[in-house]
Amino acid sequence: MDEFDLVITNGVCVTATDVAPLDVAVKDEKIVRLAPSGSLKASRTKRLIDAEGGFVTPGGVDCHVHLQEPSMFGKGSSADTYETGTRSAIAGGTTTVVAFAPQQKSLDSVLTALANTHELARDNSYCDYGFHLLVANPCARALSEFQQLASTEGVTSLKIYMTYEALQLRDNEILSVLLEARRNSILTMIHAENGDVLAWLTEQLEAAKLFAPKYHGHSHAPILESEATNRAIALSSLVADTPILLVHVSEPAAALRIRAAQTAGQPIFAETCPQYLFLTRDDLDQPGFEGAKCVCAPPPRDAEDQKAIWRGLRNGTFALLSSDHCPFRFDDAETGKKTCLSEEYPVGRFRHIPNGIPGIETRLPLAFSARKMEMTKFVEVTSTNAAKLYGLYPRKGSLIPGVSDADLVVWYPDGALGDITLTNDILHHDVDYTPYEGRKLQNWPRFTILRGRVMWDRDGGGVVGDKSYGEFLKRQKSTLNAIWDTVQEEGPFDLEKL
Ligand code: DUC
Ligand code: ZN
Repeated sequence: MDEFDLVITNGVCVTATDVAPLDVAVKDEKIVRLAPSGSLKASRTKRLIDAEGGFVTPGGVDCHVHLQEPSMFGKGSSADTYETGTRSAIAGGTTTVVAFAPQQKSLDSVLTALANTHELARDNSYCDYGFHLLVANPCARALSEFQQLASTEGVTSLKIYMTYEALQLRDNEILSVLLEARRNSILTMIHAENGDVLAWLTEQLEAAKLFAPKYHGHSHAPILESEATNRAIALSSLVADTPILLVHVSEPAAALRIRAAQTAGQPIFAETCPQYLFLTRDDLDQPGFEGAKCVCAPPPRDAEDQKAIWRGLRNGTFALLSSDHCPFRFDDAETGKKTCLSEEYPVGRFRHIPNGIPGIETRLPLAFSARKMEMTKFVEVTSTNAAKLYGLYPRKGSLIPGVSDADLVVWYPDGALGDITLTNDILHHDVDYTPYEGRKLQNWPRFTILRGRVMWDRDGGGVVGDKSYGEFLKRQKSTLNAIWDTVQEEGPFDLEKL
């Protein structure tokens, strides 16, 4: 009888706090032992992987992923299904995704939105997965369902928008969501851009006949983001410091506001994404319609802004580096970027270009290859903090024997691959481009292992796992900084204290 299902020998294990040469043993989907390097090589095991000195990290946890969503961000709908999006995730080293269950404004129930999304994902996922509720209609019925969402359904986070006609909430609606979220220990993610200012700027640009993709960047001026970020923080403080997470932060003034709130002790969390580290506004300013490939919101900013965002990642302002994978095909006039082209508008109308770019597979290789963070920081922001913030830790995001799922990435030894050129044809999404075409990378996940099963073997068949292995994850409340304990200690929202 084998002692283990899998042993990884000769690797250098990295967690959010430590780097050490250790062998890893796996049994019944869990990590069961970490032992000095080489010491488990001769164990009885069904499978032995020799990491040859490469890093072994916890599987990536990507909690900002849009899959199989209807049209909400301009014309067009998601290119990736749960199957193709999670296939891409696993090939890029991500073993857990938390995607969105969208409640549209026409629907008064969040539980129905959740049930609909379960139907799409069930038996269709190469990774483990959870859902955030995307709340577009916080009517009385929807709010009353938050309790069941968190306590029974395992959905302990939700997302709201301060922009997009199909999704935008008014400040009073935001407050109602925050209050009900607070009562149920639900973490609220906020897309902070001022939708009214965006609409006004768009009108101004169109009146001046400025329609090309690059004007998407002008219409999303940084002030939209810093103003909305400030407002979101103010609203959360009004509702007795309800924890919020500002998603996809792209510009320094917003980052500074977040840092100030954190310094003042407010439970404000923040995320950034590869597009704000690796793209700039020049990528929107390409001949013809080409810039549409990089249209996302907020848009890529300037090179100086990129530096500030890297700094924020290193200094802890941003707890997370997520993908915001929101894929639309480029050469597709039915559901993709080209839905906004017409004879009258040969370079399209930026206001109708679907907002979003693919990035679920490239997130880890890009961040790893940039070598701008310590390896421990890399693990912290791409895996551990996401698991903590979204109630999955320590099952996900770490390598704790007897506790953590055996979700692992085995990287190539330093220098073993030379330079890899990133091209769309090496990716596994259902999208016809990558915004990072032609970039040079120094590493790529060699193996991705989900609960002990090799799902991705780059040199031995590529995606080798099957699409029904991914499981739905019921999540606990957020544990990063024990924020809910603080909120609970402070007691209920008290109007007398205002
Ligand atoms: N930003 C994007 O670029 N796409 C989807 C949603 C969002 O907020
Ligand atoms: Zn968003």
